[in-house]
Amino acid sequence: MRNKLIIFLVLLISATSVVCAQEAKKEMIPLKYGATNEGKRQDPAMQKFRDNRLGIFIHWGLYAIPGGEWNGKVYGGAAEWLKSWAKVPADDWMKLMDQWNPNKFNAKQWAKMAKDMGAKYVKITTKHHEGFCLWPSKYSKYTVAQTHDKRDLLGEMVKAYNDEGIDVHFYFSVMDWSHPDYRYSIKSEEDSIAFNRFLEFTDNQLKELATRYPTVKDFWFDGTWDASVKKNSWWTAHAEQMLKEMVPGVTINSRLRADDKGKRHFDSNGRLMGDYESGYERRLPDPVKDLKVTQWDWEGCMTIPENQWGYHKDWSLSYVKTPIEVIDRVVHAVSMGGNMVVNFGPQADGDFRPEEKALSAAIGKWTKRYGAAIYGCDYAGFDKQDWGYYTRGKNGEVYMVVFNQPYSERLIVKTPKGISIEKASLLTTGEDITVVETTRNEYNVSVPKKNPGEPYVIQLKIRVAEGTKGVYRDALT
Ligand code: FHN
Repeated sequence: MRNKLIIFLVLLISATSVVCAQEAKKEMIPLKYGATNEGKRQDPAMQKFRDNRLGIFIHWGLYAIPGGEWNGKVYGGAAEWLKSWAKVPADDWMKLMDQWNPNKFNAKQWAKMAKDMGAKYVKITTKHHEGFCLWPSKYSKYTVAQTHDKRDLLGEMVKAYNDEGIDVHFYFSVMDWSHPDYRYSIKSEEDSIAFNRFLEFTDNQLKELATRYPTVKDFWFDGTWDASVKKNSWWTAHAEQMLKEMVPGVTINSRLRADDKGKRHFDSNGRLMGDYESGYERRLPDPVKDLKVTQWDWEGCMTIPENQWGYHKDWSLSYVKTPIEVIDRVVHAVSMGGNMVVNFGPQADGDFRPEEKALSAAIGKWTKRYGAAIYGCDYAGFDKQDWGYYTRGKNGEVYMVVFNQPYSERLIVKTPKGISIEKASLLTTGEDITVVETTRNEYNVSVPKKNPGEPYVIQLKIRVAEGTKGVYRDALT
């Protein structure tokens, strides 16, 4: 009896300590500048951001003039960082403004090119790290207004893209190599005073952008990694709040934000700051291991060469992606509930290099035929297979985007519990595709009779059983 009592007490004590440990785990770190959203934003503006899925990035600035070459030396690093690679003093760099002559720039043609590619939004570098502004900012002497050209290039772009029904997002670099008050870290009272002036200047520029171009849908911050910004996490929270008050529905990327402890993107409680994660740059989450990303909104961005955002005159210095590789990354992102932005670095004269024109046309050809599998689509909840990716459309239909056609001519599909396949058809022609159930929740889906010779899409009509959990539970209500 005594032994039983002891065992009971031991069990009781250990159970209590497990509960206490769990309680302690749940305890949140109090933060003034942590995340502000609870889960994914569900308002129409955020839904539009999400549905757009495919965007283009435009990196355009003075760096397009030297295109990676300074004093006869070609630098292989990212062209928009040339000032840093070649250690060019800010004043010398800004002399490039005298050569700024975008005589081939035609905003309508730019917008048409994006539209033809199937891009639903564009992210424009209003100001990159160099500090040159594509709009006539009254707070800086380094803007388009001080060049011979004088045009408000950003204004022309906003209008032209909007006229084509394309949403405009603003890229904005907080780090500004042209500003005397910018600091990488705060080491003294003087640094602190200068950096506060710099933050006021940045606020002014942001307010100016939000006021001059009220149709802007998103601010995408960059150059926020320095200790000076992390130390001023209050400002990152303030900038997000300020823009949200000025532009209803505006979305803000996680890269802007740091919390009280200097933690970036995700706060010290593990919650996403800003409206979507913007950490996936030139890389993507693993479709098997990193499924956690499906719990929040995110956007990846990619370069066409290995690492060139601005115009570089020599693309032979690194690998250049083929259109199919680019499309693969776009579908990969959508299959994991993310957006993808493909970068273009226009020439200094305002035209696009032939490789970029050819690439955007090839992507456009594909999106016209298969766009249903990306726009408005989301994570499908099916286990990844080697032949490609799944996406899920708004009506619960599942798309199989096939990049690798197997010799067996059978595409294996494993459905989640409660999901069965009713019918399969080729998206482009409606051709019926044979489906054979090989075992419970596993099917052989035949390939099309004639190989389309490009990544293609098979649409699945699925049946959802009562009580199914996961992404399909809404299909029942
Ligand atoms: O340094 C920049 C780089 O030049 C480019 O603008 C990319 C785009 O995501 N962002 C920074 C690097 O993370």
